[in-house]
Amino acid sequence: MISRLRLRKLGLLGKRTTIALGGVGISLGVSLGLGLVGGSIARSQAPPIFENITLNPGFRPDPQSLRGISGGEISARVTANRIETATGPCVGFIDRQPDHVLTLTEFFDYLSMEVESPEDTTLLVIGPGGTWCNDDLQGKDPAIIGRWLAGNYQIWVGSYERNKFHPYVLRLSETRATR
Ligand SMILES: [Ca+2]
Repeated sequence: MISRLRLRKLGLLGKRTTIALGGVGISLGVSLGLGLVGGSIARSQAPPIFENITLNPGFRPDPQSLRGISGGEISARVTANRIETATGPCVGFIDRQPDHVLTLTEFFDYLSMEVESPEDTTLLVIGPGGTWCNDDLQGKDPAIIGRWLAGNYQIWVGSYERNKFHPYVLRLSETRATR
């Protein structure tokens, strides 16, 4: 389930990247020899990349962090099948497969999903009840915040510009301010 593009994106992060496959071809665990930006994240503390996650209300630790590399060859509005949603415009370029799958075991009255990246990224989420997009909720970083139904959510982190690939951290939190 690892696309050639995804492997290419991973290669951008450094030659010491190692890939360990697990599960049934869905779970991809990668430990990076480099920190996210300028080695600011120690290797031992860096969360895995392109991982899926299951959350129950009251999850700990809060926030949960997932990493990845934004961007792809598909326009987000094509996958979203719309140009605008209640949470923002569907812009940027994404991979064919979602970067992460989020499973919520129950309804969440409040959950924030925030991307932090050194460059301009976008967010597309398709899940129970609809499709949500965002571009620049906090500076150039996208976020989708609100009530979430239980179920599985496909998450794509896009790059605003075509052929750009940027490292990011996706943070999930039940608290009202994660920064
Ligand atoms: Ca953006």
